[in-house]
Amino acid sequence: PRAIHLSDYLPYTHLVEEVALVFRLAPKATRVAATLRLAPNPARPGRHDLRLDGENLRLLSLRLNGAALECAPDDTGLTIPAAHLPDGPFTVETEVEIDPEGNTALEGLYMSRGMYCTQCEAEGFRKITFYPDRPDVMAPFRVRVEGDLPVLLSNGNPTGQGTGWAEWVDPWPKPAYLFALVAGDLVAHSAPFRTASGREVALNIWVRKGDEDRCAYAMDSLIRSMRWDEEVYGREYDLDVFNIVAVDDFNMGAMENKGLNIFNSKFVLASPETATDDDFARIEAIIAHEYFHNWTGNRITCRDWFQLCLKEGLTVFRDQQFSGDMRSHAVKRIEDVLLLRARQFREDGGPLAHPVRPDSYVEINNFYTATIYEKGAEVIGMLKRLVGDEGYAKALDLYFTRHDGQAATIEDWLTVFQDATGRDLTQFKRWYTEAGTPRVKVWEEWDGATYTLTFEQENPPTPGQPEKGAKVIPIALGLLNPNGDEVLPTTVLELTEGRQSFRFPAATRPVPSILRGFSAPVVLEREVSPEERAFLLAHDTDPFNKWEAGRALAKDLLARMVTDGAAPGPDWLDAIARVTFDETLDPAFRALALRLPGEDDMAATLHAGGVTPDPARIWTERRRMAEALAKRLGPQLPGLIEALAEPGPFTPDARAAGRRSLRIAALNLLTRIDGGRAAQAAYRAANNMTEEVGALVALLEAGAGQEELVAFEARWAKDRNVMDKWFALQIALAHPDRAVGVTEALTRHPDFDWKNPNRFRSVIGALSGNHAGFHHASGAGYRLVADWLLKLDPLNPQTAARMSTAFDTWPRYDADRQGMVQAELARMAATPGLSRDLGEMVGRMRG
Ligand code: DPP
Ligand code: ZN
Repeated sequence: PRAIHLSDYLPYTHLVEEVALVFRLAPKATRVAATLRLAPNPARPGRHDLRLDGENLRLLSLRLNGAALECAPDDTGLTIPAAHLPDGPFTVETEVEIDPEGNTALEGLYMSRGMYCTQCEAEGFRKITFYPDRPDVMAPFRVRVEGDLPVLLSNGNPTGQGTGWAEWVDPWPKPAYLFALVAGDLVAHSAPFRTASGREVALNIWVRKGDEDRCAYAMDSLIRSMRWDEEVYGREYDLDVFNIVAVDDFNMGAMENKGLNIFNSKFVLASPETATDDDFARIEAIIAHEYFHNWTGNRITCRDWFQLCLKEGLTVFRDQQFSGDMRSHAVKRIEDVLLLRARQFREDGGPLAHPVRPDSYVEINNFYTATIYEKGAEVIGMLKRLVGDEGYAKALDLYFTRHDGQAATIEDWLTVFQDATGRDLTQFKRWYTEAGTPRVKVWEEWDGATYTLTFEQENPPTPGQPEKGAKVIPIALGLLNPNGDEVLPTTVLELTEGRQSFRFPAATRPVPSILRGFSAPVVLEREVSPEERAFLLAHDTDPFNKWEAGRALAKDLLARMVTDGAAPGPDWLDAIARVTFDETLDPAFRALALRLPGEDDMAATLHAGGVTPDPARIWTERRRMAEALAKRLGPQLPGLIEALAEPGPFTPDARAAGRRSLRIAALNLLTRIDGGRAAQAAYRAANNMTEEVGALVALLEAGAGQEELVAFEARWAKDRNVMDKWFALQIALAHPDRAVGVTEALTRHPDFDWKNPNRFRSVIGALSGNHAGFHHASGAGYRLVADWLLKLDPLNPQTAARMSTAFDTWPRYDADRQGMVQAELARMAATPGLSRDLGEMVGRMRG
């Protein structure tokens, strides 16, 4: 398959002035009649063929200006030669037949348990009708849906309905990837909303009967998101209705279709009994994310898919701001950085590294990545830090006024910042065009009067980019006196050169707190003594760096445990103990401070330090570390657990969730030394899913929990979203020697519906998330995951390709493991009929 290049971009030959669609729904033979009003595009002078994209469509009829036309489609679309086309505007009418029931890829129009549903981003609309399926072609849509189901939805405002039909008009020009249609036997959880300027909006969350009582939190999140976007960004909603639909079979998390968001049901449905605090937080964030796309994505969309970060990076940044405002900025930042390091740094350091704005791809579905999303958001955070809050607000206002209704580029975005703030962003743009995580080394010097920090940045090579220039790196710095007083409050240094020094007057030698708030997505390399880390953990006024100090202490220790058998000493144990019981600190923060470094993170860190990681050894030493901590804190744990109990009914707010997270972290440690008694009791006493799962996890990690697994299954067998947890937990937490066996057994479970993406991820994804189990020396983990990817690929290439990233860390490991992964990648590559999606991923990982 051919790669597509950014440099080849040309505007589309024609403009689409209006689209009218009629759907006659039938599971195996849906008819789609499309009327496109077209005109030559002045941006492409001359006469051009009309090329429409189309895949898996049975063409029934084709008319040009009302007259039948004979024209056979090929595998990827339909061409009407220029010779047939008039000079001015014209109309093309097509009727096609499609097979929603046979659509297992879940792209285009498909069925999920009796309900019709669409997913058009990135290129699914071409599986619905012949159309210029590219984001820079924007048009108003009119849609009529006919079908034997009570609820028939599409984008925009409803303009009429009767038994078996409904009509919708979306007045806002949109690209086809934002088209949506839903039909089903659904019920709505509804609420009214009045925008700042007084528009009345009907909000509906559509679910299957029986799920209505699990919509309240999503609705509350939606209302708060709409209000927040008005207050913080001055953005109002622009239609009379806003519909959200929950669907069980979905490749992504959710989709921001104009006026009709479609959600993976696990990111909508929640009740205290079925959803954990993490689920609630994720629902809040994803509801906000998809809603925020209405302005950053829909009103202003992307010119081409290379610009995906234009909408995704910005929208992630906005949903992170929102969650911080709703909860705790400190805790949110730590969680975001944990995710960034786990996913994006991993991607950036391996064979799949690509720039935030890539310049070529084979299959765009493979670029919905942590780099586009999470690093894309980090880049915006840096931009905001560099131009200041006011500059950022001015730039965003200009962006919304200048580009409303357009399909824009990263160049447009940066020009807006340059015009609004006067700042030259030529060098900054490298963050968009160059892959890889910069490594920043720091040296310090103090001569009795002046304190000097010298930074050196290194931008490591990545696939296709052997050399790169210095980045603009905002480094937020604070300085503390040895007595713990802050002598320099947070100041942003701008590192723009390969090597650069900054001087500060200092009568005593200060302790630096560098990269506060994680002010840039870089790896900081600095030799720091355990004493200094413990000092910062105790005294830093920046909550991120306070946490980071504890994290670094733990990682240094775990690295020494793995490489030379060190034992956890009082420097770490006492420092963590102080934070754990410090009542002045937010319980959510204390829980994060108690969380040990992940195994995959440790493997990456060891590898970066020149040590070949041994997954089994990391697993063993990490357990030893947890046990040492449990013993150190042991006598005080029952008291802490008791003190954090929440009397009264469950509430999902940040305060209560934070207390539960610390309580569960304490229970988890206690379970390692009390034979499981407290966790068994907690499991029985739990009246919400957070504590039920918390106790179960504690037991599984301690090698127990078999009785509880049986009870859990008996209780929740009918609940798909809850049962996903049951499948995932026992695999993710299985002993490394048993992980493959447990997974194999669960693939034979009658409820292992592997065609459902959530269930597939809960089983196969959980195995690749079990670091020592997946990287087992036998190679059985690699084999099993590859077997299942090959099985899924012909049905659902998008999900198969995404999950193949499990293999991207192979260069870190020993020659045996490398060889075994390479053999699996070669086996996949050699499989006849491998999809373009998985084929591209495997090819990139093989290098
Ligand atoms: N639905 C995905 C998201 O919102 C892709 N746009 O990020
Ligand atoms: Zn998005």
